[in-house]
Amino acid sequence: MTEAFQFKLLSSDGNARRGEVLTPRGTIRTPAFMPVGTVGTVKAMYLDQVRELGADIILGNTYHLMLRPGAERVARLGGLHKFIRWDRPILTDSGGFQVMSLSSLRKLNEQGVTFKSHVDGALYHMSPERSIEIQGLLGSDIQMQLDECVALPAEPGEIERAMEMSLRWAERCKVAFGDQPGKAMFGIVQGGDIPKLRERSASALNELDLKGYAVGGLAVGEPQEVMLDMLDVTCPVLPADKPRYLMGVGTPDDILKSVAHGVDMFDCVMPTRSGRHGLAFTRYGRINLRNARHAEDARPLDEQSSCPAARDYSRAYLHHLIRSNESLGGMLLSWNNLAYYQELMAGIRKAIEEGRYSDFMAETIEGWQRGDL
Ligand code: PRF
Repeated sequence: MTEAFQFKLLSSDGNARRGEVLTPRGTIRTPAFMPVGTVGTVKAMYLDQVRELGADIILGNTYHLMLRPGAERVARLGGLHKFIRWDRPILTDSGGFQVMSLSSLRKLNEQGVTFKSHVDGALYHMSPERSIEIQGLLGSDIQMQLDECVALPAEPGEIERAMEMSLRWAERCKVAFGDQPGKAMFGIVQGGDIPKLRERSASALNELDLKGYAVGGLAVGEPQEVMLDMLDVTCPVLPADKPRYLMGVGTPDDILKSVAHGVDMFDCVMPTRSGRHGLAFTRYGRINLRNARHAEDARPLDEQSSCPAARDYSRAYLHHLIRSNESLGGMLLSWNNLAYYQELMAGIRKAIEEGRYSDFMAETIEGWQRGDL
């Protein structure tokens, strides 16, 4: 196994890329979907199941873990991998995005961000350096720079200010991270929906020669078309020999199309969160199990799936569990959804290898539209 952090581009089909991120904790096959384990658990899933479905890496959140149980405590207990019993790669988000969406009384300036914990109301300060320190205490394999993500629509001046500050924070994070051979610190492209700002952000980050690059500030209120346009101006500026990660995206349709625009890595709470709310993702599209039309439907979600949750349980039973607010309902649907997402990624990787990505994309979308009734 490799001691270094390395990206290998194996093949490409149009702008879609098939690759591998090599790390001392294991290889990440790309395009990759990273299940979200915000507080040290992929909600309603055993990590053994998550691995069995084909996940090579999971995501954790600096913001949540620093508040509870605390980064220093996790470090004393041997690090996040040991704490949660996952020995493969972990990527941690830096915290800024979560502070802005979850905490109250937040104040952001050049120094960093001050905020009140949503857990106990205590006051915290997080600088770019402290974010990297926390991610190091957690033992994360891929650490993210602290950035500021602006929700869209926003004023151009505001988008530019946040993007320029994020660039200065990227430099500070790079210094704080230093040289850690088996690990990586990714920069985050910002710039909202303004092509010139996206180009400026991507080329300035490129000059920092980081081990990977994320595209942030998208899927924050803009139409999908705008997101894809921003990928088209950003990806060509990023180096071809480094992984590209589109943060917090998305639906299966977003993922399918973003891969065609050059993205290698994704994360999203959608499969687990919407599973807990009764929504199933399948080859036939989305199925809302809360709906009364499933009350006596004896069919499974997908008889051809290799996932027991999709194959062995009737829709009527899943409907009953969800309507009764039973934990097993959320567990089975999270399992089904993560299985679907990982099957989709496996299909994407195979199609790129075989040079038939646009056909795969068209067939997959047609399957969702055809439905199963
Ligand atoms: N920055 C960070 N995390 C994020 C985002 C971002 O812009 C997004 C936007 N889709 C999701 N998660 N640090």
